[in-house]
Amino acid sequence: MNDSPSPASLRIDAPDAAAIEEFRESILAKLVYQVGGRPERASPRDWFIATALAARDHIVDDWRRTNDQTRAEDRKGVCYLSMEFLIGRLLTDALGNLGLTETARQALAGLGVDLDAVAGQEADAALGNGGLGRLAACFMESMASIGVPAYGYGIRYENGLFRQIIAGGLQHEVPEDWLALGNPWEFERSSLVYEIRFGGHVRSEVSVDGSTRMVWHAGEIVNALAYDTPVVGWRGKRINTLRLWSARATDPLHLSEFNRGDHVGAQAARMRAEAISRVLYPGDETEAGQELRLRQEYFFASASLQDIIRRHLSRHAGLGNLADRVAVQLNDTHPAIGVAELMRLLMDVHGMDWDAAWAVTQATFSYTNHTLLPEALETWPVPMMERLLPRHMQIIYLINARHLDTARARGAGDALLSSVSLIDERHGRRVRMGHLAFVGSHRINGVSALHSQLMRDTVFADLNQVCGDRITNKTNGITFRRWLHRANPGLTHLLTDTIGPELLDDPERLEHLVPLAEDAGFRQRFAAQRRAAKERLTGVIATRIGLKVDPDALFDVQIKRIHEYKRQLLNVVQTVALYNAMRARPTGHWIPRVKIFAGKAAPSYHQAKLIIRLTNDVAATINEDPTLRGTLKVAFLPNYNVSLAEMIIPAADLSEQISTAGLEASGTGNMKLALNGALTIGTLDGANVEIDERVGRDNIFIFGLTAAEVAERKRAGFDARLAVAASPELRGALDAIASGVFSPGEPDRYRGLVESLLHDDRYLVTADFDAYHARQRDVATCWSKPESWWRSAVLNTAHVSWFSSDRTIRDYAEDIWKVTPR
Ligand code: B1N
Repeated sequence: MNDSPSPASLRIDAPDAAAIEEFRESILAKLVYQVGGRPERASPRDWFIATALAARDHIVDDWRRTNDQTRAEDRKGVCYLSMEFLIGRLLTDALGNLGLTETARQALAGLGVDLDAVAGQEADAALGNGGLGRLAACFMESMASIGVPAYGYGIRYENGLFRQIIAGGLQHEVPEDWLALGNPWEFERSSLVYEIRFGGHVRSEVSVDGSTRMVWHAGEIVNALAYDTPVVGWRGKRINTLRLWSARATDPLHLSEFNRGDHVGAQAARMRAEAISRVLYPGDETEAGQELRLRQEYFFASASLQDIIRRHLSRHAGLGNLADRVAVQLNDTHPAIGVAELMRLLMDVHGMDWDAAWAVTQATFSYTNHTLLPEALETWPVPMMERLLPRHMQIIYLINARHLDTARARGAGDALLSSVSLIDERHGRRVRMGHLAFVGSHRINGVSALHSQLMRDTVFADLNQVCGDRITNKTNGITFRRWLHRANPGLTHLLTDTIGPELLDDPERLEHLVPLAEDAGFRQRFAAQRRAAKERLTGVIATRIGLKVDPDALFDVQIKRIHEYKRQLLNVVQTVALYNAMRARPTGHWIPRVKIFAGKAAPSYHQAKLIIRLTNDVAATINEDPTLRGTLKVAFLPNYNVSLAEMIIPAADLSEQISTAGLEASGTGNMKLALNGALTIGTLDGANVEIDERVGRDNIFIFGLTAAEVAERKRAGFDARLAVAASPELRGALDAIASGVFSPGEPDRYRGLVESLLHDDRYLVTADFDAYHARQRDVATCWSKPESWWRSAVLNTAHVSWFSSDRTIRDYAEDIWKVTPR
């Protein structure tokens, strides 16, 4: 490596002077005529908008071309229905995929403006909670990159995921407003409006031709208005569309009420309607239980299906061949009401009979399950469904009746029938949305090999038996463009310089790195890139939380939503055990370590918020303790989001993937960290199993109970007190926490937390503690032998090419969607 690259660009786009000049002119014109600014007074934010608009001009023509071509060829397309798209920033992504990063950088430099500073002005589009939403964003990028015609359909939330502030160690939630300063990427489609109905009643009516039809007389109508964002594929190959729906009142103002002086009441209906697209539901894998959530789900499922039908009918005489032209993927059960909605549209609006409509519906839909946690499996109370969606409830009953008839015909007895029924009769009658999605789909997939097997063996075992084996596995993936090329340009340069620029188009070439793991010079250059990223992160830690850390220390990273099953608590307790050991043997040979945490807890998830507080309390005590002489530091970085992930991941040495086995469906952070050369310490859970198979047991730190062992322990009745009694280090750590060592002002703050661990350790923290602690010692030993550490790091990067979301999408395309990428 001769020159050091600027952090946000790759040398794939060597721009010529004319192109730079043209881009500069374009930015200036946007600044003056669209932003209404002047170059000498423009703020960084003004430059961002002007640059984004200039980049957008490069997209629009190709976008139209892509659409026209797909139409002309009448290609089958994919519609990805998802409540969440966790996109992050788009400017560097769009420029990178268009090969315009260097052009833009130099164009701005000519104006005395720095591209990285400009890109840093963009608000994250945080229309998602975590892995599920980020997966949808990676899939959209991959579909555009490998040439799958696709629409992403979701909700244009005015407020995305809350901004997390940490004050006094506690999480506070502040509304996020990504649209406040304008969104240069979206196009409002004022002609694309659909009516969404709620409430009212259903009557069977005789139509003019003598047939009877069910007619839904709605009590309330809300409009869905489309906003389109282009999704730029790698090298501009395709530009697909992300279409997000915004709710509008049909009658925004009751003028007579207003004129009578009731200024607030006159707008009440509008408020109620528009609340639908106001905020993202911030619960990740916890019970929804809110009517507004059901309104959101139906709102976007209905708008999307009406749009799909309109597009189909603009080119075809009927809907009988819908499934030949479009595949609709349900991203978890959130859009599952779409199964009943498509039936309603086909029968009540387009006059199809039941059997034909059902055949089309099943052939059109497929469903991805992302979690088996019982509290996250969506069910809706029947009375609420009857009130809000009376026609859908009728259709669901009819689907269920036929489904149960089939099951009975196949010999199912009462127990099996009640287990496969769409209605859960056990605690109040509730509609099981997972079952609805399952029976309405021709394919159901899990997101890692282990998770898909657990679907077959546990939650969906009966359904899968009754419906004929429909479960398939599609292990998750990540887009390497964002998570390697853009997030880590330094490392990417090293890789392309070493194994060739073809890597950018063909991640399998990463395997060519294998021999280089034995090359001391290469290992050193690899380590130097990590060192540079750690230096940058050190600056971020200092500015964000005022903590000074040593970039030569081992950066031990756990970044993800805060949830008990993900076991941040295991990590914190182990940190305390390490702290106790360091204090007991201050002259011991301790490797310097920085424990880095980041993640948000659902606002109503008290236990998760308490774990955040404990982490911060432990951090405050440890970071201040002079006896450690800096060998251990703990950093909780607030407001974890896509942009922060992009800074942390290239700087991570150790990746914590320590969920209770059987509970993390896949994980995708595990893939991002391994791709960037972090070593994983983890359980055999989710996609960790497949990462382990690929990188090899010598290059990963696996510990703890397997999913089968977890199930067995739970069956046998696990007693945490015995585990604690048998482990002096665990006991010491828990005693310190319970007795107030980390909360001297309030010694009892964590007594309840420790008590509940002892009496009901549902996530088996105590059962896995010793194995984890021992594995952390192996990590330290390995770190103290740089040759073996960096060999393993290189081999991690080398062996994880399979986790590209391009591979995942090819697999969906071939096996589920029956579309040909090109
Ligand atoms: O989906 C990711 C997986 O990698 C993770 O392992 C999995 O936990 C995550 C309700 C969810 N499962 N379920 C959700 C999100 C929001 C919500 O309201 C459930 N998220 C996952 C991608 O497959």
